Amino acid sequence: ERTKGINGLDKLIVRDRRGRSFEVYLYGGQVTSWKNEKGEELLFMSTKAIFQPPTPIRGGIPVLFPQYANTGPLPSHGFVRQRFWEIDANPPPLHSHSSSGAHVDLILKSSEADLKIWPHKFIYRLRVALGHGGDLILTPRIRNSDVEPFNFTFGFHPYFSVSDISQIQVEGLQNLDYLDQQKNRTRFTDHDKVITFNSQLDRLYLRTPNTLRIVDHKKNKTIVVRKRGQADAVVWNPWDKKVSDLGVEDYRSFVAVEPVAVEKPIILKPGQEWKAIVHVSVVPSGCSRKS
Ligand code: TA6
Repeated sequence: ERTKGINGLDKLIVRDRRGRSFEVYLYGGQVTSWKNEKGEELLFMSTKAIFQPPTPIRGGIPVLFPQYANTGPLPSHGFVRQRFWEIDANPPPLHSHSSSGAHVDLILKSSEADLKIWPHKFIYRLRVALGHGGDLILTPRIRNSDVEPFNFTFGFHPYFSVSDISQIQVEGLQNLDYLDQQKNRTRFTDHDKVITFNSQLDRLYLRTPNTLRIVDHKKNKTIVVRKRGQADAVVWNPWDKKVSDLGVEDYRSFVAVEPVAVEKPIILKPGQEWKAIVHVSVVPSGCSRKS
């Protein structure tokens, strides 16, 4: 269903037969809502989010491309989160059973203005789908439609809704090296078994396992994030650090666990396409290991 969202921006609402749903704004190609069959919101949206281009929308799942954060000369996190995407009426087949449920296909092609700040023609296709059990599945496909090779860094920046930031833990990153983004990306090794939060944390973990877990003790549920094609992962909560468009107490209600490819940029030859996947499910805490 195509409708008008906040400030008249185009929004797509996708529902499956069991009443699960997600919403995507064409501005940013950004998922802004994902609900289970009970109608519970699983993503976080800032209470101060500004739905006014060219401001990026603070919440949901921003798309980061062709640069993660300020790791290069482009604006922070690249520019596609500030572009108007279109519905891809005729996407090439995906050959993925899991993302063939209720879904929408988006497309963004580099514009003349984009080529002035990043001189590489690309076609970015993004499928957002509801999988088995109401899982949310993102399948990005990026094609080099230029005549020279190019490389990029990349990611998604999901704001996951949590009951209380001080009552959750992130699992799956033990003994890994990370770059501390609060300390000029100095490299450390994480010896803690799990990550807990009691102050600002902003870490880029390198070459992580494909499955990460956010355990929410208060809600007794676990958000399982599975990723492919993105070797690294960022864990971020700003705590009381001032962040634009974020309400003062908002940090309590989300954690960002971000599948990214940063340490090793992706290299694409002319005509070549690169594909990744992010698959998120929410399960009762005791069950998370079986899935
Ligand atoms: O991925 C984490 C991060 O880069 C943080 O350093 C923090 O600044 C956050 O993303 C938000 O970035 P933004 O450009 O949306 O304000």
